[in-house]
Amino acid sequence: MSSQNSSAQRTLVLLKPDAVRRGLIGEIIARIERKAGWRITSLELRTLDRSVLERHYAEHVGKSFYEPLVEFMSSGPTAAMIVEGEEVIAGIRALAGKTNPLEAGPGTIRGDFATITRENLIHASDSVDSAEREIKVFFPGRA
Ligand code: FUP
Repeated sequence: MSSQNSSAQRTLVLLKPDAVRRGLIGEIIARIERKAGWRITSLELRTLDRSVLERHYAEHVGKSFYEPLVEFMSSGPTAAMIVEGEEVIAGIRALAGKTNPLEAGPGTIRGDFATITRENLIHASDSVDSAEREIKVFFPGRA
């Protein structure tokens, strides 16, 4: 039995415009909520603008896929949320599956529902540092 909750974490999750358009946010949120002990502590539907996306995807600015990515990510509402719980950072990345949905395993969100890399339904922070940085971008009041 674990005597402390030192692996409790929080992470930033985005259900991208394709997830909202296709009516998949309920399905994806259900997968997250079914994990014992994980809970959504902030949730907001909003259309992202270029400046937020530039901060969020700072590491990708200038890459060949950046402009089409921004076009897509600003094409409709995104569901932004903070999820908290045990090992939630790696855990949600595992639920999401690989970036390219054709390489994502069956049973993962991307593997089950997506086919192209740009429209891969979900973003989830990849480390404690990224999570804190991204939470500041989307939920400054929770930073
Ligand atoms: P991930 O951590 O799985 O969200 O993936 P990355 O940070 O590497 O990429 C962020 C987003 O950029 C992806 F979700 C989709 C988009 N992308 C492309 O469109 N083409 C690429 O070759 C790589 C990423």
